[in-house]
Amino acid sequence: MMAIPVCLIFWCLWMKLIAIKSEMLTRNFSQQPSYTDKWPKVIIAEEYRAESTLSCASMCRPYCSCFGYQHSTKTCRVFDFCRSQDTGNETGWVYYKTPTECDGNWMAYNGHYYILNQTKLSQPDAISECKKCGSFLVEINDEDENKWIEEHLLKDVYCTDKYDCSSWTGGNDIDTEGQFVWGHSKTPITYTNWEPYNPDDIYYQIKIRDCVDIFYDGQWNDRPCDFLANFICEK
Ligand SMILES: [Ca+2]
Ligand SMILES: [Ca+2]
Repeated sequence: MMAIPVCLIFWCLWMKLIAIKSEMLTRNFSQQPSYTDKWPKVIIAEEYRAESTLSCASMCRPYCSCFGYQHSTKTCRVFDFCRSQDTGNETGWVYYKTPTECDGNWMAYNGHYYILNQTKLSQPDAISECKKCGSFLVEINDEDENKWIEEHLLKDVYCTDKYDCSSWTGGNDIDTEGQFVWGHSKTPITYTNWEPYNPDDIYYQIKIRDCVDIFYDGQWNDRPCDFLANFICEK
């Protein structure tokens, strides 16, 4: 009579363990479709026998950031890091890697990808952060792009004084006061959507408002580059 409940308890515990392991895999690794059935030739990998994707994942910790698993041969490959270039074809391989902060929810528009980062940084530090993910501080070239950014990236940004929650663009007039350029492409800013009282650096004797931020309503402002603001990366 007691055997069935005990079995049930063990079965429940076993299922719970599998659920925890699955959650661990989902949380720590994400499947990389671009690597499926590829062999990353340039990387020296260690190969092990593993009974499952999960046991392969456990071999990847703590020093590797990427692993591949081939179910048919139960082979697990563990890498220090993944690279997508220089690959040859193999069959039956599925690869996973540790997500980085660059794997966030980039939104696509007109052939580019955008993300709003709500860490408050100066414009130079925001530029560096975008670069880490192969992107640049956003450059807004026309009204449609500005409208899309307002409606998709800034729609949930709100504060009572909009000057307190603006986001850096990649614009500046550091070299020549009043001549705004996009910092990444080094091209003059042609389309603008200035807030009615901005840019207002011209009214001050000391010209320190040299970087361009965008309010949640899509209008632009000039302000000191060391102000700490959200920022939008584009790639
Ligand atoms: Ca200025
Ligand atoms: Ca201003």
